[in-house]
Amino acid sequence: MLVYRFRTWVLLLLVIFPDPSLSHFDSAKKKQMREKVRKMFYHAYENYMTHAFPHDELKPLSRSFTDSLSELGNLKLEHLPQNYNGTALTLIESLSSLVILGNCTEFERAVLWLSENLTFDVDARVNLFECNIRVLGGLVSAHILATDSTNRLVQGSYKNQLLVLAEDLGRRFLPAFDTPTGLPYAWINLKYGVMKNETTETSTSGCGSLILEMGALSRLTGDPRYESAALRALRKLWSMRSSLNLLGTTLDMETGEWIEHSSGIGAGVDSFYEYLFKAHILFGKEDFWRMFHSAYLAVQKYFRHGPWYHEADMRTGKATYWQLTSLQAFWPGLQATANTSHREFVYVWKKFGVLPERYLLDHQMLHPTENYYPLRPELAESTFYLYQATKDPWYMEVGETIVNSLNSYTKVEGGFASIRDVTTMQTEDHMHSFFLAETCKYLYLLFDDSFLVDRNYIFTTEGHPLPVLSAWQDRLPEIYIPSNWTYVKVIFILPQIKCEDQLGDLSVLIVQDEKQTKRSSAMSLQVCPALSLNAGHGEQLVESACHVPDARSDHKCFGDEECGVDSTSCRRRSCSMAGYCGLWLVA
Ligand code: DMJ
Repeated sequence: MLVYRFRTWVLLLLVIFPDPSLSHFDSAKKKQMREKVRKMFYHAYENYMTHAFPHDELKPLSRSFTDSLSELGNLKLEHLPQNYNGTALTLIESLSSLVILGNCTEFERAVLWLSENLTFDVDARVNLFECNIRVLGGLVSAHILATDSTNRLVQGSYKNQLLVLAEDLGRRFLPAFDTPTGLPYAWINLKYGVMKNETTETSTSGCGSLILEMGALSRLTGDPRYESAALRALRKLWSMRSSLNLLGTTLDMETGEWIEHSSGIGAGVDSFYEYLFKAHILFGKEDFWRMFHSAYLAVQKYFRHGPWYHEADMRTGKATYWQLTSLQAFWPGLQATANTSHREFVYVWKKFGVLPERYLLDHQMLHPTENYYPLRPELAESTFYLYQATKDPWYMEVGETIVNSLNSYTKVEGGFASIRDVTTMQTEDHMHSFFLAETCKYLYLLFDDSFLVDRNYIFTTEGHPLPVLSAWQDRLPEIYIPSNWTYVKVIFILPQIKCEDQLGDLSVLIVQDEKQTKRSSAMSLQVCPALSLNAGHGEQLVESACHVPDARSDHKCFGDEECGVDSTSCRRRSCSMAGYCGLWLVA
């Protein structure tokens, strides 16, 4: 179905967009731009490594550092704990970019350093959402890249250390989800868990954009707890939508009540929509698509006004604020179909030189109300996606504008500095880690997408690539298979039967050779193991060895953990949005 939709989009786009051959963007120009972006990346990276590493982020004006993973998400990073000395956040965020730039030597050096030195046993209160997208996502993605034979690591000494670190971090996240609603706390102390009197206020993105990273962690480790926790939170959040299929921006995770009923597609909500769509692509679950589809239609119906998206009250659908945020610039990339919205953002970028964080649209006049620009990637991201979808060289020209502005206004000797005020271009002493994880990455990929040739990736909201439909989702490395997992003990089946075959012919001969017995996951093998039972009367019964019944006889459920394993396909059943266990996974 997705292929069909994609084809329709492509056809539409061919009609809408002009002839690519009319541009000045020939291959020499593309190469020149790629090299310009490469220089930007290394200017930022090397300054971080010299002046800030192993702390979290670079302060490019004072050439010092900030340990900002702690308290990241609070606008003013003023209560940084004394005993926390950083977790090399910017290095973790740079890992996948290094691979995309083809620098496997530096990638390997970084992986080895992190393997030997990184610890999450630190007294730091972190924002779950931020830590998930930046650190967990960075590690999981880098682990996949490190085990991909095409990125051959020179010393060949990678032994899943990044996955071990990711799993350690994932375990530290779990107490945040141990709540009456299943909605997670927004903040957690990495060493001590949820702090006493912790705030119960959180955001829609905070609860609804954890599934890619935590799902990937579960698939890689074979430990379902991470995916279950993220999915339970997402389901609960979705159940809180209004009859118009709209959600608010902030909520109380303990009571499950909305705090801020007004919402849009920007700050506090953005990645929720993004993750519904991307989770569908990554995990193939139709549920995600259905949720995304209803949510998307509601956004188009209640928030959209021409090319702009304002905010509206989730209960009435009535417009609330005509304010626009720079974070919204990711939306055209998510749509990758309509370029009108993208053109408006480009217009704003050109008007100010960069995108102001928030601005009001009043009688078609733009008034910035929050004047800073922290080197955000969203416009570059959308530009990259739209170029990929259309191959219209106009997007490369936009990319060139972005690169030139970044070099003119934000480049300083010690790296790239955020802009404090877009009306004066006064700089700010902070280089966010997403500048290396996303801004530079998307600009580089715009001019050189060789990393993507013959590969199929989804980029997380922080720009970390996760492969789609690849073996890693099914293959659970033996060392990571938890002992209570459902195994097929007998896998030497002659002939190896498909589940459907077994249904048709129960008398299939099954030979078990104890010496050759090997542990493996039934789900990954997609075979239907069976046990021969002696039913007496000389009768031989064949029963599935993998069958695990659902927790309730009426098959109702609140989470996947209450669903068993299907007896005929040996596939784990999952809990649908309607709350029933079944084989909802679409192959
Ligand atoms: C990034 O951390 C992610 O893109 C997130 O989804 C939104 N904000 C920043 C970049 O602006």
